[in-house]
Amino acid sequence: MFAKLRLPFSSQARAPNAAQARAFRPKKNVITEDYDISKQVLGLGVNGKVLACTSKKTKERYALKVLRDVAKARREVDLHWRAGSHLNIVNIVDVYENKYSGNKCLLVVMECMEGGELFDRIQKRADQAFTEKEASVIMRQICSAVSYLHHLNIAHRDLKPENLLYKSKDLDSVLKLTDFGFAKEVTSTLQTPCYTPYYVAPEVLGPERYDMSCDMWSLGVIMYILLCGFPPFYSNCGAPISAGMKKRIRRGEYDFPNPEWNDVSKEAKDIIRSLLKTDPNDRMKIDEMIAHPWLTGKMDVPNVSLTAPRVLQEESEMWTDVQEEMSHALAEMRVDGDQVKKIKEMGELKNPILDRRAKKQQGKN
Ligand code: I85
Repeated sequence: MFAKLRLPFSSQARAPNAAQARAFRPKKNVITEDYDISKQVLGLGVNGKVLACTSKKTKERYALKVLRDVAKARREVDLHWRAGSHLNIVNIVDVYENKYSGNKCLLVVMECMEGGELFDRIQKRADQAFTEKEASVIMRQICSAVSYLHHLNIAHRDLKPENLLYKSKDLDSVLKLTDFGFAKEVTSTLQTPCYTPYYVAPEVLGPERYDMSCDMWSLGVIMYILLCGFPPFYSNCGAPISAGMKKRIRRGEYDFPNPEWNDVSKEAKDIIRSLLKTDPNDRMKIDEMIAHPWLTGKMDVPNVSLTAPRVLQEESEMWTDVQEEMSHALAEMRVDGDQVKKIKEMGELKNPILDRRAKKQQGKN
């Protein structure tokens, strides 16, 4: 009866149960006791491949991610496990730790997303109108997942079209985010009181919420493509990522060309502009984004057709390049520590020592 109840944003998450609040505990029995594993490869992830499998007990289909049991894989599963209870994040059902031809493996059983990738589906919609209103519903689902992650201090860092999958082929199917292979827990060093802050080197403090701002940039690119069918930045000489393209990304050189953008609302363009800000510090935060009327439903988002399905279909040969370019741009953003945060000028700081000294000085005069 309550199955269809939709709550706004982060409240959509199930209350974390005791098991999920803790670290994941892999099952040690052999997975093939519980599941039949198919040879059908559903895709390749950052750290391992994804196969189809079927529960022996329920005969239900699941997706199985096979990872070599190394620290990076543990991190992926740990973060995904902690985040996986949200409606718009692919759920983890079981984790096994098995030996597989001599190698220790982590086997992650996930709910099976049978509806395929976001943009494949929009491309197939070329016969039906795809409206800005529908685009806003899609963005709301993605933002809901990102909001949940960012509030858990997790940056996904690989938000791209291939990682957005539909649960089923139904028109009202739910969209979910997957692949935590690059996700990172962003624990502010300011919260770890193991040193006296007077002596802390700037690189130790790290780029404060830099990783979160990468996700916001990705949201800008995804939203742009959703509304017109082509990306804001692209190479013009066939190379996966050209010098010219890098330059345009760095300078934030993109526009909203007509006729594709003719009927798109000013509000949608405003959101994209706030997301594609070149300085990560200026970029919109997830809380600001989900509060925007374009996403909350408070605004009458135009019900006019977008060109995206037609453009995606007509330019389908460019899609692998678009995906490659986005992966490459994300990889560049993930380079840790290259954004050493500038220490604030002494003048900008509220420094109680200097304040006291200034008062002492005044007292003397
Ligand atoms: N279902 N990035 C692209 C897939 N159900 N997919 C990718 N990293 C992952 C594959 C390559 C995402 O972590 C990925 C991951 C997890 C999945 C995943 C999870 C759950 C699926 C890499 C399907 C699918 C699509 C159409 C039909 C069917 C399944 O991919 C089936 F027929 F099985 F129902």
